[in-house]
Amino acid sequence: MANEREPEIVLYDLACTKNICFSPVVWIIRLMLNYKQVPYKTTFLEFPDIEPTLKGLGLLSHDCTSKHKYTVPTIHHVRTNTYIMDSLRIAQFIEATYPDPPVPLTSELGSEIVAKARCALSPAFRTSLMPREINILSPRSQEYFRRTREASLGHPLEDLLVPEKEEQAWEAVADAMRALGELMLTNKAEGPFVLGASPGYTDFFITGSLQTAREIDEAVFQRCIKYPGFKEVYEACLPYMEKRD
Ligand SMILES: N[C@@H](CCC(=O)N[C@@H](CS)C(=O)NCC(=O)O)C(=O)O
Repeated sequence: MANEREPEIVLYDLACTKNICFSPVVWIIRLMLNYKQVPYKTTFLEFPDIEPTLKGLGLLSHDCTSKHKYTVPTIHHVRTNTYIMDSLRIAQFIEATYPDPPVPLTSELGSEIVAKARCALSPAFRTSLMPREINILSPRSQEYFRRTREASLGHPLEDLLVPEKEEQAWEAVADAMRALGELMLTNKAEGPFVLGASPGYTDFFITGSLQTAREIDEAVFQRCIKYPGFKEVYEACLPYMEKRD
């Protein structure tokens, strides 16, 4: 079994009170590692500990255009003593280091889906998930999350939770969600994944986002999977979601 072997990677993940992964970008990496059966162990970090811990490991901060200077996922590849921060760079490293089975990182269809998902899902997720994420954080992380997110929103998190506003946010993205789901079904004759028979980066991107929704609020997850396409991809990825801590 993969996870009985000596860990080859330490995956730095975001802590929550459920002690499981709930970050969409960390899930992308976790799905890749689980699919490729790479043995790894997780170190969960509370929000306020991300920067001091990663700085202490010698990592350089993201450039000043990034929202946060230090982020998870970050990995330590033990054998080569390599530290990498940022999900895309980590995905490229994993693909280069563990090419079998392959996880296609780019495709025309995949790029279109990821770009459209960012547009369609982001506003609705921000409205529904950001104010509820605090419910699964420790008191220290809650304080950090509220302070940083309210500074960027310019208002209290709870202002997003007005029911009519939430409904409007989902209605506004309904057509885009439907179109996105249809795109995901493009290759359904060949298999349940975006590119057909086997998973790629896009499937893990979509599944990671859906799993985040599910961990924060099951109702938000249910809102998404009622659109055709989402449930198919998510269920096809379930075998690679077993290791979540
Ligand atoms: N572009 C980065 C984004 C990563 C990111 O924003 N991660 C969040 C957790 S989901 C984080 O570490 N935030 C640090 C903070 O809020 O200080 C990636 O894809 O790795």
